[in-house]
Amino acid sequence: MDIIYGEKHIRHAGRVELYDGDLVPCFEKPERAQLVLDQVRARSLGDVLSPEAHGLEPLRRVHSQSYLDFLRTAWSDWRVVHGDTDALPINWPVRSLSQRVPDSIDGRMGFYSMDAATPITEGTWEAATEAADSTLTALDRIQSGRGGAFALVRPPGHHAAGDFCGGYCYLNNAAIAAQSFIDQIGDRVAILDVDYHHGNGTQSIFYDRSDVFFQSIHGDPNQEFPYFLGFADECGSGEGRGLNRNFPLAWGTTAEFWFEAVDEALRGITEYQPGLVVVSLGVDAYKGDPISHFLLESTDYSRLGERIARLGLPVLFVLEGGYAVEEIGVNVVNTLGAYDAAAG
Ligand code: SP5
Ligand code: ZN
Repeated sequence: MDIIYGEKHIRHAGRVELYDGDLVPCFEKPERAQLVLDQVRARSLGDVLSPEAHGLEPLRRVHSQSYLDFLRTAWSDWRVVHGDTDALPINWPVRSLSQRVPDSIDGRMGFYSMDAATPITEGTWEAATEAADSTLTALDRIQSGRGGAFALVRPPGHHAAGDFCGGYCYLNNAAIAAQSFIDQIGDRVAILDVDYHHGNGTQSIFYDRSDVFFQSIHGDPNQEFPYFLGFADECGSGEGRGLNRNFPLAWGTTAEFWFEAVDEALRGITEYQPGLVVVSLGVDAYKGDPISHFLLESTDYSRLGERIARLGLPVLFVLEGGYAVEEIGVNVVNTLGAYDAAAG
């Protein structure tokens, strides 16, 4: 399959995140993409192509103009006040507080974010817009009849909602591609999110929509980030009723139970018969992931790719999480290689 990869992601390299009561080096770092690219090359997965610019309009279809303006200017506004450090929020407009957008950059950091683990740096806008462009380029390749495609991107996207960043995500690459497909083709899209964390951003963007069927398999939000979305009773609203499905699973979940959820989700997709499947491919359900608590083996990712291929539908794979251990490249390419082999 075609792999879309651009180098500007290197410009997004946050220094620290707040984790378990400490400021620790960011888990979401440039080395991740390099580990995946190394395996893509070592196993000759396909042609590695550069992203093409698609402009801001596809982003505006998913994110609010005020959020995009914030994201584009946040670091330079921050720098004026605080100097050359990464921008991080320190408080949020919860419940009884006003939902008015404050003038100060510190206030806006809280207003447009959900956590203190998602720093905005000098290169964040450049890297995040390139990731969106890579995902849209992967969609172009699929539409020109090239089979499946893989957007090898960072920063990831599935925690980013219409108007906030969080969970290391700034622009929702999977949602932007799904919306662009709908705008161009007018057919429906199924999104399968296998990242260890619930795809709260993607869910919220499409929650009341009948043209996108979102399903996520993830750590139970009673135990795991993002804590405030991803429960089993969130089924969609209005026209989207029945077209949102969550499979929250307990810490310690093994492949046996994880694949029960996968198979159930795949049956749902077959029934929905979308024109496109977008897979939010985080590989942090792997047993060796440094921040996660599921127990998948590397060979399980081959099984995943094979099952996705059996849908017989065009598939756009987008990289989400999976943290820097040697195996992240192996797990990603196991999925894609098995998909290619089984899709023929
Ligand atoms: C894209 C993606 O995978 N984002 C994940 C963001 C998770 N951020 C914070 C996770 C902190 C959870 N702490 C669990 C305690 C384990 N020791
Ligand atoms: Zn994740």
